[in-house]
Amino acid sequence: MIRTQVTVVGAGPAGLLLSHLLHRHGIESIVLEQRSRSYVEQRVRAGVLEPGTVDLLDRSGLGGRLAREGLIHHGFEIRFEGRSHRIGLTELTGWGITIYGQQEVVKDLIAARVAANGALHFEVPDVAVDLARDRPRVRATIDGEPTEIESEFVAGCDGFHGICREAVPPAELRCFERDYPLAWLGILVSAPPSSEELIYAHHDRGFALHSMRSPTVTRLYLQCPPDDVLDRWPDDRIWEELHARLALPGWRLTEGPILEKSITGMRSFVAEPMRHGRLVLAGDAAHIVPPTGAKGLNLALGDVELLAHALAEWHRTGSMERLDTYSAHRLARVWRAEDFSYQMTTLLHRWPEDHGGFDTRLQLARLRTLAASRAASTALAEQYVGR
Ligand code: FAS
Ligand code: PHB
Repeated sequence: MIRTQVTVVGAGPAGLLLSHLLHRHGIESIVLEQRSRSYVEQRVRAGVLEPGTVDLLDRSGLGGRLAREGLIHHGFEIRFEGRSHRIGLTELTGWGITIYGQQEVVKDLIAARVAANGALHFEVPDVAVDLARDRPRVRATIDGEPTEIESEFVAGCDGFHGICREAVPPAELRCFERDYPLAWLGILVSAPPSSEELIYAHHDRGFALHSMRSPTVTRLYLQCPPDDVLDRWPDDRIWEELHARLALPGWRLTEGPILEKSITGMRSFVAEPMRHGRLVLAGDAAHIVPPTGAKGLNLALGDVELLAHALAEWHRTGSMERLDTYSAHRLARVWRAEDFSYQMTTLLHRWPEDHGGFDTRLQLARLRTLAASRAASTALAEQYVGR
């Protein structure tokens, strides 16, 4: 039997940052992760950090490597109908974004937990949450030992496919969901980026995105059917599609060895409320956005910033006030990000059933408006930087 203050399930960015912030507030926590440390540190996911997220990591003592290696971008490009329109983020909002891979954030967080001698357990295969008592219990096999953990709170940071949300009685949870008839094939390439900024491309062969991880590593995505498999995507077909969809006169996409390939489905999902008694959900365990708006990681870290403050207030004063308002506060932000991510996804992807018809005409009209209207570009830029 272990007794602690907060049991955190999941060592993704949400769980690790929560444990780190709790430690800074003098609150004890234990983190249980089903996968290995190397798997969690190598998993390729997000790449865009909002200025608010960079500020949060910096204020949390995690800004060192990010400041040295993060790439600051003052805008991004949208390509459609063989033309290009730049969204000048800094010019339009005063804020830019930072490109810094999610796995780098995770490595920085794990290093900080290890340096603080934090209780962080990987390869814990069988976490089970029991909410029946007034103090939640978690059972798991830790380092081969069947273990029971009693704590004041359980933080469900175990992602969309985790077990914590499932522990909430169905009658107490309302889920909102939207699936999309599309997916992203993502590749990591050992080649210098072909542009200094991100490129979102609307094309009648489907969406494509040029992003990066460093001056020597490019990250590229292209739209594919939701049930597609990697076997159907030999390297030359991937490059042929990327060249076609990102094409612009006078611009060339630099190829290189493909280091990683993956296909990710597209979904919008929100579970309400994000708190159920002594179980609190954060990040992808409570909400999913399609990656087109680059919001997932930023939302997850925003959740745990507020949750850490709420738990610190309870720890200091016994007041549950902030914990009582945590869900409503975050859901307001989550739904705004859901809306923006939905807008970006429906604006930039080829709709399978549309065959270049009504929806495509609407998309092109919205894209032309974006290119012609400073106000429309500013509205998009404000949501993209999260301000
Ligand atoms: P995570 O899913 O990252 O972490 C949950 C952790 O819990 C995992 O380590 C998992 O192994 C563990 N876990 C699950 N079940 C468990 C159990 N039963 N017991 C113990 N541990 C368990 N977001 C952006 O902001 N910008 C982007 O550019 C972007 N691109 C993306 C690209 C892809 C391909 C994908 C898939 C996502 C992308 N996202 C992006 C969204 C992504 O970054 C998520 O929002 C982010 O990982 C959420 O972090 P967590 O909530 O910590 O969940
Ligand atoms: C990425 O770099 O992985 C990335 C960038 C922007 C997005 C999604 C993913 O909208």
